Amino acid sequence: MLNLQNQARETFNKPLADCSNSEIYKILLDFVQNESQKLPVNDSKRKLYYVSAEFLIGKLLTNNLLNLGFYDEVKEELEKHGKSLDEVEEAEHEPSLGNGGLGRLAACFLDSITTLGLNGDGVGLNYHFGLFRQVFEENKQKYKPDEWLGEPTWLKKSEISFNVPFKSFTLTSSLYDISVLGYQQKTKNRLRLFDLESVTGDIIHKDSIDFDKTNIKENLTLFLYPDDSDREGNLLRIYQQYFMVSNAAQLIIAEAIERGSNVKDLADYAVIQINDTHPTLIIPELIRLLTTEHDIEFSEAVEITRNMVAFTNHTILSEALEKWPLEDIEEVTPIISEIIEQLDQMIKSEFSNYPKVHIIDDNDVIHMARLAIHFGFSTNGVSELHTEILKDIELHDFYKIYPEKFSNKTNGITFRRWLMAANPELTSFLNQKIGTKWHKDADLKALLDYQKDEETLDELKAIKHDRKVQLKNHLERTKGVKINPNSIIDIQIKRIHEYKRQQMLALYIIYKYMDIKKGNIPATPITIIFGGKAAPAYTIAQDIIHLILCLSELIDQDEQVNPYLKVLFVENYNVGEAEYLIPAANISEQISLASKEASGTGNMKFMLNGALTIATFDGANVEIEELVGNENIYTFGRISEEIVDLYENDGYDSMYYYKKATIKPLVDFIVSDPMLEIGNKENLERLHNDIKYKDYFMALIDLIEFIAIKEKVYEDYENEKVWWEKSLVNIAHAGFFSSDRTIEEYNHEIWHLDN
Ligand code: TH1
Repeated sequence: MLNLQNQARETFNKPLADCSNSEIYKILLDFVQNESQKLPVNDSKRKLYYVSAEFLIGKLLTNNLLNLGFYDEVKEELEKHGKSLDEVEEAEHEPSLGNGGLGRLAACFLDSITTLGLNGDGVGLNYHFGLFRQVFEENKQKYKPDEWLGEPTWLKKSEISFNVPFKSFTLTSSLYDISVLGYQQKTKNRLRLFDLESVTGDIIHKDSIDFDKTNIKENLTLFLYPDDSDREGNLLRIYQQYFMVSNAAQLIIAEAIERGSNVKDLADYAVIQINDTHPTLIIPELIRLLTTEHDIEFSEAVEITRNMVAFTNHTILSEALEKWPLEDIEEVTPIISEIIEQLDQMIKSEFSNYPKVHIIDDNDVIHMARLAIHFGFSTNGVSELHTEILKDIELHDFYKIYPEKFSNKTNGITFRRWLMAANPELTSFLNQKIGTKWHKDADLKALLDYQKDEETLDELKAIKHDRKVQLKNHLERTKGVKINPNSIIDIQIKRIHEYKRQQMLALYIIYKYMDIKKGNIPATPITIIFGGKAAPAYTIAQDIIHLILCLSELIDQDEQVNPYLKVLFVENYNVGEAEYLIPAANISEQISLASKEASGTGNMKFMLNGALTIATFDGANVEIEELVGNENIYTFGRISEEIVDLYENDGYDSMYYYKKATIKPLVDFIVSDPMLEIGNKENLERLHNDIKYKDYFMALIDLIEFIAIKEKVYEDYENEKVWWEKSLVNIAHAGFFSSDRTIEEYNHEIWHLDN
């Protein structure tokens, strides 16, 4: 077993109590690496490869301790010596190998796959600087490279390496592994990240995230989603994608042969789940490898590949559906573009009358999702509503051709991270009330026995208060900002995007600010917290951040309002921040324009931690409502049929809503004198114009209903018995959203792995 005191003396020649948090982190990292080294990797015949451009794994120390069964012991031992595991964990720098829900989903899936004892690895890229580190200057988002690769790290370099042939040069990869441990599991899996040794941060221009986009050998794995607003950026993304999938395909074939495959039976040995379209080039790449290196006929190679690849669609937003000009693929890898043209010919001759299912369109643009649907055996959506929209509207022609390929797999979250590690207080409460069976089988419904038990509801309330105090301390310690732990904590954390409608919440804040100035004082003070990054090329999203930061400053300065209302935008929101924010939340903002949020997974994390949801009828919100019942969730807004109809018939006119007497002053406040004094005219005017004249994602259509429901929620908060009962009911029904359930569905219906 672990003796931290001895370890401290051995490594740092001093008692544990004198070690810094970074030193203790180092001791624990080595310990966990050692323990996980002892576990054998899964090696059953059939194996899953989850190929993804993103893995938002978060910090690993606490989770690995928990999964190995050392969490309680280490926590106590540290406390005995005056140390706290939370503070030690602040010495760990989390990799930003993802941007949002899609990458975090991949990380939750790896946890569940391993916990269920299934043989499955994640495959992706080892970006040196990940996405970017967000800093705020002059109320604006600025970009810094996110240095996560310093020592110490969880990565272990392997001996494995492949050659990836591009048009004008060949690159040789290196493979780095991170062990993936399951909860109380005796076997492990791995996250396998490919990299290129010649890549160097030296080519990044000082104090920016800019670099020479044409220098592939030195830039290939520097950043996740390099700016693609010019052709060089586009090409770089294709270089990255092809590098990722060529390595993945070579790894998959090599490992299958090692496990006994003769390559013709490859599909019995390996199943590949591609996370959205970013890894779609694995289809032509497998065909290339099978035909050129394994002597297999083209048509047979196509069939083998088709039997291996399954595709998950995560969005219907047209700007996120990848389309690459044929000539760009040709520029990067002509062999692959030729194979895609052959596949396209097959489709065009079979479905000549359905142009919407052709892989290459009349403008010589390749539709990656179409390639994935035709040449994979499975296509799934990520919530009931999203899958219905795919089948009925977005992918209707494909659904008519291949109804058997389509299925729904409602997303999930791992309870090990989002409950046991993030909220140990709520965890021990649950253990006391309903036992510990839920650690492996996530059913929490037994908690409903306590629905009317006042003592239990008081405990729940006390836990939430404790978590608010922890959030307050954390924010003070790490960011130097103050919040009131006695206020209602109301949170919207997610990527900044117009469809997620952070701007609608900002308009509510303006409403509330004006209302308080009129003398309508909230019974309990309110803290509204935002977190999230905006894509560097997305101008309106930057403007939304600017608006919120300016509002935050305005309110902070206003002594008439600041005792009752605080707006905070947490800088550089990431997994680690989420682990503090979510347990402290009373209110979860899930207010996307109906039909646009494929699922959402933050919504599930908040529910599990006892927050009440303000929700539109979108993504998995619909399923939350089905589970908890209409009286335990605050739903509002137009439903997806109405929204889809408005888009189809060009039926939305923002001006119509803007002119309404309750709305106009709120929108115009964006460019009012006090705002222009704090903020930047150009940004605020651009956003004001956009909302007034365009409002493509219809923030105004639901605004009046949104204001009403928010007022209702704050009012209900005052009725404690009712509030905490609703909170309990939400927790009790969250079991469905365990990613263990999601993975069991993937396995029974798509992967068919043995366990
Ligand atoms: C997200 C979806 O927006 C979200 O609703 C869903 O819960 C999550 O995926 C997991 O399924 C997506 N993230 C991305 C990122 C990129 C492209 C498409 C999507 S969809 C880069």
